[in-house]
Amino acid sequence: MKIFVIGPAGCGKSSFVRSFSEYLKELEADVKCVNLDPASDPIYHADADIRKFVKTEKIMKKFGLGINGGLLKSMEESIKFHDKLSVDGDYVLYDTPGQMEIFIYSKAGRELVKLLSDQVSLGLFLIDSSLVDDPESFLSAIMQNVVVSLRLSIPTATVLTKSDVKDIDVDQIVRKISEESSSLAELLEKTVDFLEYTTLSQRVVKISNLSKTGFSDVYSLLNEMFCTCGDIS
Ligand SMILES: Nc1nc2c(ncn2[C@@H]2O[C@H](COP(=O)(O)OP(=O)(O)O)[C@@H](O)[C@H]2O)c(=O)[nH]1
Ligand SMILES: [Mg+2]
Repeated sequence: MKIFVIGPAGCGKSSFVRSFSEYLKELEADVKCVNLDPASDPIYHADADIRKFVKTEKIMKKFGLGINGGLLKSMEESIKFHDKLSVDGDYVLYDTPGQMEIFIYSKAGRELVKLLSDQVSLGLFLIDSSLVDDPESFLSAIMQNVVVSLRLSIPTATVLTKSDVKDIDVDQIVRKISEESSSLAELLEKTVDFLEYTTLSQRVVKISNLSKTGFSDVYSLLNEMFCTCGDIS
């Protein structure tokens, strides 16, 4: 199973790859970690590392680009090395850069995911709990997850990180949405219908990389998604 760990900068993707791979190893699962962030060295043992082939700081210098252009160019360059980044394992965790435009807009991000995918590829869309504790932000995050799923053509689930800092009450947020009386109330309400049709059926899980909680929920969710989408013959 290939698992793409996606989400905005600082939401805890690299920490998740480190902590969740340790959790899976404790279960004696065959787990591999791959760093796909050309701008950051991995904080875990990487079985493959994009930075051995492409480094954003070097690309920026070579092509005279800033950080965003440099990262996009790095992803384009990374495609040439896709065979070096493709590893086998029961659980292959791909750590990715936080610049969401790579996956939402650029051709390179989409192409790289396609080249690294196999029959069963899933996405985990991570978002910092403290940033989504109001109805509008929570719904926006869920919708972004749907956009990532559509653009990459893989099923994705939402994972709320840093629950040690902020413990989100998802049911309460959904209730608040229906009580909303602003001019956006109708949009929010319609979005809830959409939400029920999409992500909530796959649950939203809460984790903490720091206190190492919620990993069994992620594990169950991945296996559920695998059974729903995977060709397990
Ligand atoms: N409190 C708390 N901090 C976390 C958690 N996960 C990550 N962090 C911190 O958030 C910051 C960004 O984490 P990182 O894994 O580098 O995020 P990335 O940019 O998405 O890869 C670091 O300082 C981490 O120590 C968590 O579950 N709880
Ligand atoms: Mg990172």
